[in-house]
Order: sequence, then C-alpha cells, then structure tokens
Amino acid sequence: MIKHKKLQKWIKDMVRLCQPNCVIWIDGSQKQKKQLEKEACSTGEIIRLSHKKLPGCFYHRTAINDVARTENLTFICTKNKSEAGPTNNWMPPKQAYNKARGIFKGSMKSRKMYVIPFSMGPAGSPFSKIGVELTDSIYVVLNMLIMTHVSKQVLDVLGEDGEFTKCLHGKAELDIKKRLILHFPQDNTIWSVGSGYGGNVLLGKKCLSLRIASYLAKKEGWLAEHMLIMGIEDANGHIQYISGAFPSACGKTNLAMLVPPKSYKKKTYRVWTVGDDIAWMRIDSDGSLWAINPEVGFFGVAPGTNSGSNPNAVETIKKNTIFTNVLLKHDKTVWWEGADGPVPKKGTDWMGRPWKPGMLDDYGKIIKGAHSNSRFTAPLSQCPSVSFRLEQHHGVPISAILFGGRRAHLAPLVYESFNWQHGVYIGATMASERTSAQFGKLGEVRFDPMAMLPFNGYNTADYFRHWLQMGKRMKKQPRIFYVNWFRVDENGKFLWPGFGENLRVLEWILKRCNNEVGAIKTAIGYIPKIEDINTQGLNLPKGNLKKLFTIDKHEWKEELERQRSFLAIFGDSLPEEILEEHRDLEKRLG
Ligand code: GTP
Ligand code: SPV
Ligand code: MN
Repeated sequence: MIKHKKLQKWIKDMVRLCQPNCVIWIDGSQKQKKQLEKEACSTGEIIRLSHKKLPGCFYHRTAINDVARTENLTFICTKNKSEAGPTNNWMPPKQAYNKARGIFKGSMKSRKMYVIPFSMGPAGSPFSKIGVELTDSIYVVLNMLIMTHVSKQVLDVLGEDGEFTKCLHGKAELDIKKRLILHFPQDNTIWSVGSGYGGNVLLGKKCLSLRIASYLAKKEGWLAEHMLIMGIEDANGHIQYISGAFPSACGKTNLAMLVPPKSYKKKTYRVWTVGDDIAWMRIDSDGSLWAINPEVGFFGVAPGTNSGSNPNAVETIKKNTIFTNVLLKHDKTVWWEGADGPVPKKGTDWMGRPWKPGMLDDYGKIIKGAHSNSRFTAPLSQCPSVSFRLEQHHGVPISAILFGGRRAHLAPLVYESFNWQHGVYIGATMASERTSAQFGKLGEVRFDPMAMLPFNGYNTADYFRHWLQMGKRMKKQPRIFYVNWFRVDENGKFLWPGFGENLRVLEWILKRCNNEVGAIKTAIGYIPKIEDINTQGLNLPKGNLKKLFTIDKHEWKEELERQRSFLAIFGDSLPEEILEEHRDLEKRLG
C-alpha cells in the first residue's frame, strides 16, 4: 500500500517499540472521523455535546496535571548544546532517545496506534511541509483533523522518497514524571510522551510548525513565527496584511478575528482572518515578505470569549468544535468564565467535579468552572471573517509586523521602530507577563523574544542574526511596530478598551506604512500624535490617551538594565547590532 520505504520502516520500528495491538491509517474521510468519534465516546475519552445546540461538537478533559504546555519538560536535542542555545532545555540526542524509549516501550500494548499523514500548508504547495504523526489518542487524531490538512493527497505528495517530519506521540501513563517533549531538528523528528494536552501533543502545531520549522527556516532562508496574520480592507476595498507576534494568551486570536467598531463598519472597513497562531514567511520574487498560515484550524483560549470580545469566534465554535477543559453543563452545552449568557447554576467543572458558582477552595479562592487555559478546536473555514486567500500557495504580502505583550506599565499603546534593525531589537527584547498558557508563576514579567522563547528550535542568538539578515535580503521591508493593549491606570484598570477598538491603532499603523501620517520621534521610537488616533465614538475617559503614551524615562532605564542581564545570557554569540541598538537607546534616554 505505501510506496515510501523510509516511512514504512519507521512505522515498523515504532510499532516494535510501542507494541500497539493494531495500526490504523487516518485518511481524512468523514466516514472514518465518525467512527472514531463513536469509539471515543464509548470509552469516555470524549463526550458528545447537544446535537441541537452544538451539532458535531465534543467535550474533553485532560488530566488535572496536564492542562498547559510544560516548557521545563520540552527539549531541543541537537548534537551540541550551543546549537540549542541558552534559552532552550537541551539533551544530547542519544540520551533523549534512550530516556523516552524507556517510557514508550510497550506503552501501547492494549491500545491502537493511529497513523496521521498531514500537511502544514496546502498539500502540494512549495511552501508546505509534511509530517506523519503516530499517536495512541483519538482525541489527538480528531484535533489534528481540524488543525491540519489530512487527506490521501498527502501521501501522494510524499511519493516514494519525499521528506517528512517523524512525529511520535504516546500518552503512556500521563505521568508528569514520565513526560518528555523532545525535538531532534537534525533528524527531523519529534517524540512526545506522557501528555495529552494541546501544544504538547498536536505535533503539527508548536513542535513542527515552530520548533522544527524555525530550524529549517534558518537553513532554507525563511521565517517560522508565532504570529497571527490578518488582512484589513479599507473603505476603498484595498486590503493590506499584517502579522503579529504576541506571547501565548496575549491576544493573537482576538486580533486576528477582530470585528470593526460601529463607526468603522459604516466606513465599510473589513477584517480578513488568515491565521491566529503561526506564520511562515518568505521573501518572494518581488522582494517583499509573504506569509502563509500552515494551519487550518484554531486552538483558541475559551475563557473571555463572548459576543462582545470576539463575535467571530463565537460564530466559529457553534458546530464541529472540540472543547477542552471547559465547564460541562447538564444540557450538554459548555460554559467558561466570561462566556455569553448567565452564569450556570451548576455543572461539572474541568476536573470532572460537581460545580456551582461561588464555590471556594481550601485557600478561600473561587473555584473556576473552566480552566483558565481551556480551549476550543475549530475549523478556520467556519470563521465568518476567514480570508479568501487561505489556500493561495504564496500566501499574502505583509505590510507591517507587530510585536507586543502584556505590560501593565512601561510600554505605550503603540510605537514604531526607526528601521528594520531597531525593529529586530524591539522584538528581541520584548517581555510580557506570564499567562496560564504555560506552567509557572502568573504575572511575572519574562523576556520572550518575538514571542518565540518557548518555540525556537535553535540558538536564539542565531535567530536574531537570521532576522537581521532577512531584512537585508528584502527589497521592501515591512515596518515594525510594538503594541500593548494591556497598560493599566493607578487603580489597575485597563486604559485601553482593546478587542475591536484595536482597529483604531491598526489604522494608524497602516497609515504609517502608506506614508499618510506623521509621528512624534521619542527615545524609544515613533509614537502617534494623540489627534491621529481616531477616538470617534469611543468614550475614552479623559486623560487615558495621554497616559497610554507616557514614556517614563526612569522606568525605561530600569528596563534597559533588565534587558542587559537578559541579553548577557547569549554571551559573545549575540549579534553586535542588538547591542548597538541597546546602547543607542541608552544614549537617547540620556
Ligand atoms: P495562544 O493561543 O495561547 O497563542 O493565545 P493568543 O495570543 O491567541 O491569545 P487570545 O487572543 O486567545 O487572548 C488571550 C486572552 O487575552 C483572552 O483572555 C482575551 O480576553 C485577552 N485579550 C485579547 N485581546 C485583548 C485586548 O485587546 N485587550 C484586553 N484587555 N484583553 C485582551
Ligand atoms: C500557545 O500556548 O501559544 C498556544 C496553545 O497556542 S498550545 O497549542 O498549547 O501551544
Ligand atoms: Mn500560541
């Protein structure tokens, strides 16, 4: 059946290791999908939701200690430690394979192994990459069917000797002490064991499309980034595309699906969603940067999603969606903190326990019905704002790149870099408050260069160098901006309403790209003249805009010191240009 000898041999080897009781090929057909759903329902792995209210939707809970990516258990396994760099966990390949082999060994004895051939990017596009994931989880199969291109065509494209990423996933005992997420960029291989949570197990996503792809991108001269991609159509029907890197749970999905505020809709502004998490970007023959979204689904944060904050998401997840770790209601619908409608009187929480609003834990803290990193998996095609350019092999041309994060203080609402090199420095030194998308202390500010800290498949210092070189190779560089929707006032209240209103900031950004508006030159970059941010119909409290654009030199000097310590971890390998930008900022701050 399979003509690809290497693929055949690899599967044989993995079967010998994991010892499943059978091997099932996933073909992407509706018929097979239905069978798998039925089977997973019968074992309780997933629960079918209300046919009437949520057609084609399912509910799933992960293990309680398995609800977010575990960065401390995620490794880049290159021959030399320096290839992985100081920001990655590293393990020598031999040791990593041995350790994981011990956990994988016989782990599928009473289970089936599913073989998922998938394409990231349209099957057959020269920009796409193919992977084959082996897994013992139907939940993983069903998610991969939503997130990636799975069809018979993938094997045809692979032919007899095509390149593919070997992805092995096993739940094993779901034991956190026996959990490892291993990347072998030099072998084009990923091994993930002991987890059942999203980013750890949907191996096409962060593992292939960012960690392995970033390594390939460096070698092949392109960029694999943790970025949303969106198109903004103005009143004249002209569409410009931007991409944006914000760390996990910092607003990519929300921005990508933005619904223009009322006054903008009147002007017939329109937003087109290309992607909400990952962008692969290349310099095309016209010398500018073009981006594709390698995924075809959303794996989005549920809490806070409602028809006010993200109406397009609400529309997208009405059918054919998998909900993970949210609250299950007795009528077989779902709920999460910040969902539409009244708070349910009771339900079953993400841990599978009876839940009522207002319940307190042993420490007197409110028990949430949904985990704060609970998620929905839904097809991109169901999004009302889905871009008509999704399957275009060359993607979309990028006019502006945004960097951003959660900064309660310091960073203004928006500022523009002086040039590409300065923009790369802004990305390289961006920092954000930690969210619940990863294990660790919430709220702590950590440096997260280009929102890629947990996703770089090689040395981040070399990654900065690669960004600098990419800029030099472009004939027309996108302009680089920094945005911060999360600045607060003295009382801890957000100064900016965010969500749909962010279009007001994007409008300024696009005007800058088209040389249609001036700006104020400050020490950190160009900021808007206050009157150039359209606040019509916004009712922003007086004084907020001024606070949003305050640049506190004292605070910035403290930030410079923090940056200095962060950059020092790269030692001599840090590109001189980054240090030069740091020194120049110091000088400008006086
Ligand atoms: P990942 O899927 O983890 O990569 O996250 P993401 O970057 O796509 O984040 P997402 O859009 O899901 O937003 C995460 C959280 O940020 C949600 O709780 C949102 O309500 C909140 N959020 C998003 N945009 C804004 C905004 O403009 N202002 C404010 N205040 N909050 C926002
Ligand atoms: C993120 O954490 O950035 C996500 C979710 O998009 S996960 O797929 O788990 O990485
Ligand atoms: Mn993400």
